[in-house]
Amino acid sequence: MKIETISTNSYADQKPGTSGLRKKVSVFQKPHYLENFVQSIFNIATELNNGVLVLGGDGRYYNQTAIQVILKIAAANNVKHVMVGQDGILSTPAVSCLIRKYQTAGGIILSASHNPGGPTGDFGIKFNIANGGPAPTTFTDAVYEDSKTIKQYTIANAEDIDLSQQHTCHMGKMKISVIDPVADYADLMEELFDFKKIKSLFASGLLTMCFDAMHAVTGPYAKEIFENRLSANVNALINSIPKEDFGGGHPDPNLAHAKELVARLNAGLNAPMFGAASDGDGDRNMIIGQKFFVNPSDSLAIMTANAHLLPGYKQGICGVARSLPTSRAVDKVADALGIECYETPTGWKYFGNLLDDNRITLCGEESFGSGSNHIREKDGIWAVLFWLNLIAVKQHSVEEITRSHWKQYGRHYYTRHDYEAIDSNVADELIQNMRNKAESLAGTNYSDYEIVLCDDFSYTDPVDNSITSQQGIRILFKDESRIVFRLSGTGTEGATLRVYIERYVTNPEQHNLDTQAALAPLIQIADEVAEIKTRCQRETPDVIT
Ligand code: G16
Repeated sequence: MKIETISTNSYADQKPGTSGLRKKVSVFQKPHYLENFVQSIFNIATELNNGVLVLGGDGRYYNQTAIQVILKIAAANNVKHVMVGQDGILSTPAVSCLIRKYQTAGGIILSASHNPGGPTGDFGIKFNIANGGPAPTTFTDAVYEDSKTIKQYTIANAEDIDLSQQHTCHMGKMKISVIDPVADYADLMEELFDFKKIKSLFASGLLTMCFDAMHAVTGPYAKEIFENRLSANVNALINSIPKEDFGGGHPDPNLAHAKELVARLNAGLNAPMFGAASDGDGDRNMIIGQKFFVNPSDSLAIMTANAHLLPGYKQGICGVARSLPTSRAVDKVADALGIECYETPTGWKYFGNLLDDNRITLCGEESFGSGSNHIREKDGIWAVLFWLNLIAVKQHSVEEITRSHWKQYGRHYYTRHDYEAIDSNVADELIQNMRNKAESLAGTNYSDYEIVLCDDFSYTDPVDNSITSQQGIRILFKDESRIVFRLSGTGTEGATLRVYIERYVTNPEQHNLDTQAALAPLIQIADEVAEIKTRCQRETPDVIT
């Protein structure tokens, strides 16, 4: 097999964001664009030299093309063995599971997560390190630096590999195993949850579910776990065949995009009792009951309060973590349990050290992500199984479980308002303006709300003492209400301003308000303080979750 060295020109825009490098497919199709970035990964991840690599993606357009290229670059860069998912499929949690189980040097995941796919959609690439988690910023910064000056890459002159069936072959000296993408992950889930109990509840007819795979990667996982291993009800799965363009949909599990699922759960007498959806690469989750939505921040709090009831967590949990903009519902549970609750910047990578150092068992984010120490990624199917197991133990509905949680701990009304594709300079100026006036806001009043603190969040990792600053402007009010402003790190067009708003209410008589109505005064304050409408020239947010 001949190894070729190809001269290339560097690109200036290969800076990974919150979760890897995400761009339009057409950008990845520019000459040498993908090859450059992959070579930069190999230049920095020297552990891949003579090491084992896991490789797969969410099945979106360009997945298979990119896998063939990466295999050839891996062979030229002296990788010993690549484990690649059949048909190029591997969910993000499955990659994390495989890296840990087979102690590989790392993994490459091809996904733009919940962003739309297809030839005019998005594509992405991220590297996970040997602990199974997303590479830390030190690594992604080094890859970016390398990508700015790269002059050549090496690639094997070899035939494409057949990805359509499980087999083992070689590309030069490099071994390639095309593996079952589902089995190892499904086995891990069976170790964590009481499959027998869930299965018998399905068999009794007392539990029915609907899972929306949104034509993304979780279809095959859901089929094996919910249909084959748990014998869930007929029609438990919808949109379960992965498609390159996600069936033209937006694989983002929220009330706006999982419309078919929501309609089924709202269908009155015929509605299934439990509903859930996952995103493009299978790491996000949405949990709903009949005509009832569980906010992801509440879901994390409920999981924390109840984990000890499930087999995988029966020893109790040692600590929890949430990202800055995630509501503080879980903080109340941590207080009651007497365990530490860490507040990190947005991005799953910040949980890695806390998990590795056994400081936390569970972690989660407002952006429909939750997970535990079983892997080092957030995990959509895991969250669904957690809820199914909890329902089987408590024999209560999703709504009953959530309402009784609010009764005990109080309710955090919570919303996120997104202003998408705004001019990047306008967005930067808005944040800079908030930064400039942050200090002077403390002690001031906006209608009935008194600001007690306003700052730009900075995080010191308690394990390695690394400091990550400028992670979002937070305003804390005297009554425990909170507003956070930050710019998204995952968009591919202009800037996305995210405004996160929460209000804490203990009185159960006030737990039935409409969320937007309950937060209306704070939404008004957010606009006033940050001058959103005038600066962004927008009357309303593009997306409200
Ligand atoms: C990624 C990250 C998450 C983050 C989310 C939103 O999720 O892994 O940690 O919360 O993006 O980030 P941002 O607010 O910067 O857009 P995913 O599911 O897209 O990989």
